[in-house]
Amino acid sequence: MLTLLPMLATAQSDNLWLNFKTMQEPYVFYFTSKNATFDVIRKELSSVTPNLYTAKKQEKASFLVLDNSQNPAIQGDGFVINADEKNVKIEAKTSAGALYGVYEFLRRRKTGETVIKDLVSNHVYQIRILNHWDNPDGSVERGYAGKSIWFQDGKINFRSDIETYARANASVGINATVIDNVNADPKILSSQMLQGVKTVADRLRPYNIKVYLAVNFSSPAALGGLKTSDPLDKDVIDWWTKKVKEIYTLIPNFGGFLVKANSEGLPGPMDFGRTHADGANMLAKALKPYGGIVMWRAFVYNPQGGDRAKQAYDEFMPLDGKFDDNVIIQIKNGPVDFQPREPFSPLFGAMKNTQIMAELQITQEYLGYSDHLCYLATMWKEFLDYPTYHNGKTVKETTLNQKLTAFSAVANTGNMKNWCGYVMAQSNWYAFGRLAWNPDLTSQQIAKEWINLTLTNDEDAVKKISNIMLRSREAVVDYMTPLGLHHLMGWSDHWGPEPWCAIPGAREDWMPRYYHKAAADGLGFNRSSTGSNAVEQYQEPLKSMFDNPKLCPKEFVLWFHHLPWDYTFDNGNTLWDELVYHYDKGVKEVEAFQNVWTTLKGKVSDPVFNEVTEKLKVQLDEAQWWRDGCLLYFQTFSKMDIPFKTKYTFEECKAKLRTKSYIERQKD
Ligand code: GCW
Repeated sequence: MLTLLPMLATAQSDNLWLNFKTMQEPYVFYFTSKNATFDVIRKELSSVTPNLYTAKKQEKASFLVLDNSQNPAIQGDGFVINADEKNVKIEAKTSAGALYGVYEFLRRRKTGETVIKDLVSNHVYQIRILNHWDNPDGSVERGYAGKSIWFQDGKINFRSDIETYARANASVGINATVIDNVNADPKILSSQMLQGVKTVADRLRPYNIKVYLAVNFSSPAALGGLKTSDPLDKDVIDWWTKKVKEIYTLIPNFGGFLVKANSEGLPGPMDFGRTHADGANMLAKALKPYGGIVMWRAFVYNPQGGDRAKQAYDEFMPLDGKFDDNVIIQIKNGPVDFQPREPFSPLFGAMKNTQIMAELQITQEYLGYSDHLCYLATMWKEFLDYPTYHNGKTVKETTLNQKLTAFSAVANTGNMKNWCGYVMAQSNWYAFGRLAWNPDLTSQQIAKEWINLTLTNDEDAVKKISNIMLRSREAVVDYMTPLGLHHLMGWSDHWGPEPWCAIPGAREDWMPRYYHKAAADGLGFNRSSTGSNAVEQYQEPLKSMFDNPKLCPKEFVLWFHHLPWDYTFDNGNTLWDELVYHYDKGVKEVEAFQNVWTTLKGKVSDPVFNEVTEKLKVQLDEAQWWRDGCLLYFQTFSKMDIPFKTKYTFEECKAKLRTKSYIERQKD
């Protein structure tokens, strides 16, 4: 018995946030429909009810799940719940809505809420989609939870417990998934592979999850053997038209394509003298008859000189208004690349006649992998709620007033038992789904829900854990890239600090020095009107605010300005003082998290307690390494004092990075 307990507890977090509570009430159930989605509903309810008694007539039942509601408050796959100990009514207009309502009910029951009155819940974004960067060979680009959950050895071979994935997504309303990497292998569209993709789509359909594919723009040539992949070529258009027909014959509810084109060496329409709009619209026309869409990425990153942060705007703004109505431009939250903190991409709000959507990153490529506790809802809320000053809209609002609306994020799943490589990383998948359903939820509320569902209901423990989560992202920013610094991480595998990195022959704008510009005269990238003038891409008054170091929010000051080491802030601190303060504050935060965590023994399961304890040790060590590596390197230019003893010497910091890559460590 004793040995069994920890195993049971482990299984709990392997089950993600799906640990619902048994209901003792003698409910009699009534379901309006019989279909695959209602089979899921029955299964979920059976697992929390000793006996699932059903009635033939609605009047005889006390627990109703309806998908034929006339309630005018319900939109799309939304739902209304009314419940007490005696009667439960979950009503929706679609089976998917009924499923979402059941999950909401189970979630609330888990936290002890038995009386629910007229709870109306409608989704804000229509498409709530995960982007998996999984490759057919089974590897996962920027994945820190093991191998692919979809592919193995060039073929589809999904996790045997893929139902848990489907349930987890449906429970937060995620209704779409791109199963392959945006660095797309043309063979994803081979007939053999599509047969496999069909099996995935069939498994996910009952959960209202549509499958999409990331496609390689040169598939007609690379896979189809055509001479070209020029989007205006008749044979190319024909090839795509036939391919799309083949897909829809297999997968009638196929969602569409996600495309990374003319970025980081991938092919695209510009290889043939065409534009992003030519490329996107050609694919959109092939998909249109079936209701499919194209998500075309704005993450363009090509060597062209100049300021990389300006490129997406420069390339896409001239195309505003030129995209078909089943195209949506997928824009990363920041103008560079999923850094711990970036200002929002200036395309939000500026593209007024084009449908746009945000792309976030759940996988912690630049935020400590699945080793650092870093709750991302706070970062995403900061982004969504930022005022763009375009027609008075926040970033979120700029993505809503259009025919198609969508919200996406790069997944953090893998084939490790616990899906995400760290129980705390599961919270970010959960948070993404909840925000896609309702971006007005607070980070705090989402954290509380997730803790209740996954870790504990103990009030004091919930408070403490939630407090750690809410502070965690700022801590990571502080010990990695405070004050607007960015891209200081290790070469290629993006692990650890390497602001000194210089790889002979490598592209200049892949090198940290390009971004931080540390020199005897100071630190930071001058993107003001006296520099690259990236500030110009923002709407007034942001433009003037970002342009002036005195007005620029301190958290972005080195993003927009190159400042002398003795530059003085309003609080009397020099730039150097502030840097030292923030780097050290980040480390102190992790120490504080550790101190709080030790008080939680017995309040969460032992395996969770031990896992977080171990990971926090790694996080503290890496935070110290980041702090020391960055400060000791910057000190070679500033020649100013570090007012405490570092844990590592500069030489040790460099050596630590080169000892072993993260991927190698994972194999141990
Ligand atoms: O963040 C960078 C990553 C690449 C990724 C690329 C992208 C899929 O380092 O691994 O490629 O962005 O978003 O396309």
